[in-house]
Order: sequence, then structure tokens, then C-alpha cells
Amino acid sequence: MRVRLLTIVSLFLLIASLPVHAHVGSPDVYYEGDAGPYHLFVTVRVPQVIPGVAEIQVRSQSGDVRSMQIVLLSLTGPGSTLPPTPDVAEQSKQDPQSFTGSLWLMESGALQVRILVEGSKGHGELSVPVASFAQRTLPMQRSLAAVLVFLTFFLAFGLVSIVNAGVRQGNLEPGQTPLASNRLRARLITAITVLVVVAVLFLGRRWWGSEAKDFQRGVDFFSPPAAKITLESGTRLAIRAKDQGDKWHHHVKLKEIVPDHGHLMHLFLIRVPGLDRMWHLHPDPVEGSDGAFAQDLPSMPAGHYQVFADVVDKNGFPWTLVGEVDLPEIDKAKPLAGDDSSWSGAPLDPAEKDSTVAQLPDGGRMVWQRDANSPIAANTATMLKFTVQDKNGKPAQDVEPYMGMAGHAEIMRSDLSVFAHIHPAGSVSMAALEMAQTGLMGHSTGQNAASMPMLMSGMNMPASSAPLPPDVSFPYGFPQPGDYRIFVQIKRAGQVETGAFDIHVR
Ligand SMILES: [Cu+2]
Repeated sequence: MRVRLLTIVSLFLLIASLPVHAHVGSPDVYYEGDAGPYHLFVTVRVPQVIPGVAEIQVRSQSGDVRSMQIVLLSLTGPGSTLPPTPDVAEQSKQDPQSFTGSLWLMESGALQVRILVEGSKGHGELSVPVASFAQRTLPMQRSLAAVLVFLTFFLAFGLVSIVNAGVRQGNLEPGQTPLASNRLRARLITAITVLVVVAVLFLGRRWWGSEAKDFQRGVDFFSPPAAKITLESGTRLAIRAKDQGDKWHHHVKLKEIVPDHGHLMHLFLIRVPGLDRMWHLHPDPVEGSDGAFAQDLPSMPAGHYQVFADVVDKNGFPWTLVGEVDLPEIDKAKPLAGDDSSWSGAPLDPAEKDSTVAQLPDGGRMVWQRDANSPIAANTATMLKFTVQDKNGKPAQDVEPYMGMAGHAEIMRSDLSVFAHIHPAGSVSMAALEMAQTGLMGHSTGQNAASMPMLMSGMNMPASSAPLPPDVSFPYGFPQPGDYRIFVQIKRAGQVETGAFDIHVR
């Protein structure tokens, strides 16, 4: 890997700053799930540059875990079935239920962290998908640049003087003065040395520049792809990826994406500014097109809309296409059907206090179970827990699965620099999570990505007859301070209901 030296140098010497890309600004992984008999809460803090070190934190719900090992492997393909020797995660002395470790992410793409647990209930395994990519090119620290510039000139000047002195006086006895011919030869060779040194410095600078450009190309490759959003024939919205370069289109074929909890694409339309209208829709691929998707829009007011379209490529890498569109008023359209849903309410006002109660359209409420006195801090793993109440204020008895899960939450920062579509299992893509489970104990190994779409289409489970609990929780950490709006979507008695909550994150 050609960028290795550069990035390792950057990694050790440069200051980290806020992540700006991916999943749209929310690259860390928060996950809750079972490793056999052990219930674990996993946080993976991904590095800003690749290669880079990911920090893994795992907390077990019970105290019966003796040891834990972690290992990194590809999510799909041959590498996904051949895990290297795992590393031992260190058990915390203060909190024996917590384990930490770090893993080098050497390559970009869809990876997984496998966690192997030993404890009094035997062995357990868990795999968490991790999207690995460089988020940005880190700038060089000024002090480091100054030191390097000084050393460069010192060495260059030193080399020239050594050559000059060597040629002029190298063959002389002590005390002898150099001959005129020696001086002339020394001048000539010194001039050549200067030219060579200047050429080496020039080529070195070119090399550095091309490495930096290469690295930036990698950053651009994994930044959220721009979407081209067009309104066609009145009410039909078309979604396409804008030209992202040949390499991207070769690698990520929108014709070959895999279903993620029952749909190829989850499309979010949010009216800006204010975030006062939100649609969660599921466009279908356009027959015969090269990766275009389309959706018949429901009735909606005119406005400027931000668009996020979540898809998962065939390797299990989650992409969020980002775009904007101006829409005229759309009326007399077909009502929402299937898994499509919408929300409307008051604009996000940062001056307002944090909200912990959301009114639902049927008279019920959704309550955010949190201590309103303890503020939420950025980059802290938190459990966002909500309770659904019926119109009498009692815990709802009719919550049912919505797209196979107890709930879906969409989290966005007021400036839309962050967008995350998360689930009770956490911030990982559900399609990638399915892929990650194939290599685990109890699963037949050797399943590859090609067999996954079929396997995952089974995720669209029919609603079971027994109602779900009225509580739904989402593990998550807000990636940066600011004002956020959270949409929590659940299904009750056949109706999707959305609660909106505003929070100021410190
Ligand atoms: Cu979802």
C-alpha cells in the first residue's frame, strides 16, 4: 500500500479533529446484541485515516464473561472465512464487565469485527460490521512542518558542503592549501551536487504531492455520493447517483445492491430548513435503467427538500446518497402504502428546550426515557430509550414489528451534516449485519455475498400475533455537539407512528 508511510506518519503526528463524512457524518459503530449466551454492547471507534487503529469497547450485561478476543476480517469474499489469530481484549480492573482492545484497519471497505467470548456459560461469538474508510486528509502540524523544513535544508546544505570540502581538500596533507585546479574542480562538482540535491528535493515533493492526491481520491471515493433527484411526469421522483468517477461506478453498482430490511432503498425526504416535514419512502429500481430508482410521491407541500437515500452494496458497504430537490405542491396523490411513512410538525428551533414527549397522531404519546437534567455529550455511547403510550397514557399493548424490527430511528443534525438511520441493534446496516452472521458458529460457513439477497429478503417478517413491548431502544453516540432532531418510528395496529424529539448535544 503506497500511502502507508504517509498515513502512519500522519497518524502519529497529527491532531485528530471532527469526522466529516460517511453514513453522513456518523462513522462510529454502536451495536447491541448477543454473543451466544452473553448480551454485549459494542462500540467501535473508527480511525480518521486508513491504515489506522480502531478502538473496540465491549461491555457485557452480565458478570460471567471471563475473557474476550477480537479479530478483524472482511465482511464478504474469501477473507471473510479465514480469520487471522485474534487479539486478546483487555478486561477493565474497575469494571470487570468491560473489555477494550484496538485493531489496525489496514484496508478500506466492508469489514467486520468478530468478538469471541469465554465465560461460565461457555463460548459465544458475535460479528459487528464496520465500514472502513479514510474520512479526511489530515493537515500537517505547523511545528512539525517547521522542523521538517529545517532538517531538509540542514541536510541539503550539509551534503553540499561535505562534497565541496571533500573535493577541494580531501587529498591534501594537513596544513597544505588547495591548488587552483582543486578549487576549480570543487566548484564544478559542488554545482553538480547542488543540481542533484535540488532535483531530489523536487522529485520528493512531487512524490509527496501525488501520494497526498491518491489519499484524497480515497477519501472522495468513500464520501457520501451525490444524488441527482428529479421530478418526472408530475409526481414521480427519480433518484440516480451523479457521476462519481468510473472507479466508483465500477465498484458500487446500484443495479446490484442488496435489500436492507426488506427494501433496496430507504429514501428520506426532509423539508429544509426547519426539518418540519419528513417522509420515509422505499423507491423501486427502474426497469431497464442503469441503477435508477423511482417513487410515486404522496401528497406533500411545496418546498426545498433534503434527500438521503440509504443503500447497501453487494459487498455489504452502506452508502447514503445525498441530494436536494425543489418540489412543487403535490396533491391528489395516492395515499401512503406499505412501509412508507411520514411525519409533520413544528420546525426545529434550537432556542427551544430539549423535548422528551412526542404526541402521536392517534392521541397516544411517545416518551423519551432519559434524565432531562443530565445532558447528552457528543461521542458518548448512549441508549436512546422510548416508551409508547396509548391515548389513556398506559403503555401501548399493540406495538408490532415495522419492517421486521421494533423500531427505526433517523437522527439528523440541524444543519444536516449528520444523518444516521439506526435500529434497536444499533448503527450498523442491517444487511451488513446479516452478512456478518454467516461465518459465526451455528451458521454454515462458505456462504458468500451472492447468496445473501435471498437470505435477507426473508427479513421482511410477517407481524407476529404477540404484541411487542411498548419500549424500544437504540444504542447510539452523537458524533459532534449541536442541535439534533430524532425521528422514532414504530408500528401500532397496522399504522406507522413517528415521534420527533429535539436534543441539544454538548
Ligand atoms: Cu430502518
